[in-house]
Amino acid sequence: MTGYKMPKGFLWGGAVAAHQLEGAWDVDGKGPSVADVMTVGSAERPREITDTVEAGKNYPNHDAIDFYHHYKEDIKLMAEMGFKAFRTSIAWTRIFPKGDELEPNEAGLKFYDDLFDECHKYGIEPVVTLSHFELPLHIVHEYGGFTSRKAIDFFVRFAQVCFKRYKNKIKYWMTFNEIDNQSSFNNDFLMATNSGILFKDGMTDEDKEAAMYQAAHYEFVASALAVKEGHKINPNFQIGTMINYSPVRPLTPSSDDVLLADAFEQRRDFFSDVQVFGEYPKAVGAYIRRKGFRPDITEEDKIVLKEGTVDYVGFSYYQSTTVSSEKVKADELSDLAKAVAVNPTLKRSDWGWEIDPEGLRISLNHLTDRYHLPLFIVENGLGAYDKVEADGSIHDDYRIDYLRSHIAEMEKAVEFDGVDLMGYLPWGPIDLVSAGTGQMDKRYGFIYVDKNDAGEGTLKRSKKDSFNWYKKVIESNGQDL
Ligand code: P53
Repeated sequence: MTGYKMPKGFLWGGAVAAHQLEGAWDVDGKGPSVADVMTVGSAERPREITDTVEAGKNYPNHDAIDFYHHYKEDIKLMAEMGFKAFRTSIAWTRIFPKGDELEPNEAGLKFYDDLFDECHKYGIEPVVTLSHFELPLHIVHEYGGFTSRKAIDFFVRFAQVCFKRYKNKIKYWMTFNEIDNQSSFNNDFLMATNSGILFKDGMTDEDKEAAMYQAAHYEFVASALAVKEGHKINPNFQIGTMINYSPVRPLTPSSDDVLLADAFEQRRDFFSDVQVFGEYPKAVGAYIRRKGFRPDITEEDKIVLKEGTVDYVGFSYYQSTTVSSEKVKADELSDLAKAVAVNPTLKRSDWGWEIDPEGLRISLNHLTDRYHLPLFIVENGLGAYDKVEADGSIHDDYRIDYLRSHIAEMEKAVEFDGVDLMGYLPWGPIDLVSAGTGQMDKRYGFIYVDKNDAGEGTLKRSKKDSFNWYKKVIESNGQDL
């Protein structure tokens, strides 16, 4: 298939997060993060979040694919595919093991120095997420995560240390990964990963939603302060928001469905709206007041939000969302899950994620129209089971099909719609631990890692068919699909 060439300097590459691949969870002074108390789950069974690390339970992030000790070999393979950029996160607990210390852990800082140097050796630009589902467990237990205003200081200190240390090695940053996931405020997993909130028994949906708006606000302030400080440390830094974007489709053309789709979209866009515009959007402001939530928002906070707006919009795209007003109308919308309907025109992955390549083009247009900022696709991909043949080969044509169709739509958005796009970083170029389920067998990689859900395997890396396909795509700057 022939595609369109992307602009010069387009950042082709891939994206990962520290806790999902590094392993070495207690090595060189690293403290436990919230990801370290999450057990393995499956497509049907959610991950359990335990209080402490309990004997006899499988915590897949503890060892993951041991990137901590294999990164040279892994970066070399990514360089062989022609990567221009590699997105990873800095595990907060390597730098501040408990999160509230005043002095950072030098061994943790050194690891990322070495990793970033290794990337630059091959001309790969590292792209960094500061907080990717890895809050220090101590902050979760002692402070209630981001329900505490104190978490702002802890995050900003962490951000400043990273900005100063890596100011000549990193240009592209993101503050909080998929900050909008918590719009699903009654999802225990998403609240723990986004904001370090563990709900107590007996809390109502209203309590949870109020907690979410408070935590989100403190994150907005923390992010804005980080943007301000970052620009002082290096004016060339590009610091973005990072959202899990999913364009919303009304199930039918009825006004009820369309109004519901708008309300749903407003509730989700809220997070990037605040980070891009530096103020609360009208619709969500009105909603918070009407519900009687009273988040602590000071006049000083409002100034900070205005001063610390982001430079670009980074987003993940996996699927679109279709809504139906059958169970809930726009004016009653609170639990977003109640609005979600199955789109009968789309196929689904083995984990039930709808596959909608055109949705990516729709996303690029929507975000461009709304924000007038450069966009950066920092995640996209298909989680799938792979089969290793007797000779060791892996024929992942389903993954190639998925990526090809999404890249084709992305290229149309640049070619026909004039979208200003910085790059394309598909998720998990090397197999890693799934965030949602903790599985290894939900695979995204071009590079296979021999390890299964039970944690067994040699950790040996090998190339799937998609490896050479993606290499060709990059070599041709997107023309040869
Ligand atoms: P996994 C939920 C919904 C959409 C994206 O997800 C999500 C999540 C959290 O599971 O996460 C992002 O591994 C996230 C990555 C994650 C990736 O999507 O559940 O930024 O950490 O691995 C894929 O298949």
